[in-house]
Amino acid sequence: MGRPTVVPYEGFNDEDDAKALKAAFKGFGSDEDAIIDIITRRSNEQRRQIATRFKTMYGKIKLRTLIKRTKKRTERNFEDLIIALMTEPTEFQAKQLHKAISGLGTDEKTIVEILAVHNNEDVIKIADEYEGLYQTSLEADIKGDTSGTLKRLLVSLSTGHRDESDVVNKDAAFQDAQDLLQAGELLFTGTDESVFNQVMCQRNRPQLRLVFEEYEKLVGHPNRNGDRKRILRNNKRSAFATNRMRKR
Ligand SMILES: [Ca+2]
Repeated sequence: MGRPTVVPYEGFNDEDDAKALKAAFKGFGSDEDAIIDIITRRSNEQRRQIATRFKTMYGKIKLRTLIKRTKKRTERNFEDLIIALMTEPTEFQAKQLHKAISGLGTDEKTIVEILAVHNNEDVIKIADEYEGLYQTSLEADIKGDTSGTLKRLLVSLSTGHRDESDVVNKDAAFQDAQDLLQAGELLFTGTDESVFNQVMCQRNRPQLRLVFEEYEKLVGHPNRNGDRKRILRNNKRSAFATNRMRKR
């Protein structure tokens, strides 16, 4: 991918940009649009000035690390989107799964995302495609790459055993909501993903909706903590993926 030439931004103010970036990085997620907007519309020299200013203003926070992380994620999302537009959905999902599994460590997020968004029928098609492409079963590869409770859940999902009933239970939803809230509050650095994954993988769709409703009631009002935002964002991500599939 070619690197665009960026002309110096007129009316540039390193302090304003540093402040804007600090605000955009604040909290759990980050306001990626704002960050991208700033870093892609300043010249190299201006970016260096912002970094220096950022350091004097905020000391310990490493702007470079924050930006690198965001940039990587955004570039990857963009690449994924282009590939998605050019590939058959089933093949694309199979390839994404393979990428997630074969990489170093386990990309749980991607595996959960793909398996949790698709219904059993689609998951079985994706698993067939996977086996055709890689001469090994999705189930076996997931078994080899994951561990613990998540392993059991993902193996079950990968063989098309998701609960697709409409049976809902309000008490269970309340319990899940409490567990999610606790998982988010106990760990300062982020939501305990294992709880999130378990809920996402095990509950049927109407039940999940109920869980999120209960969660909202517990949390009380929006933005009380980043955990809710994170859950909504994960939901949004799944919704985006689902919509993408439906449009095809
Ligand atoms: Ca791996």
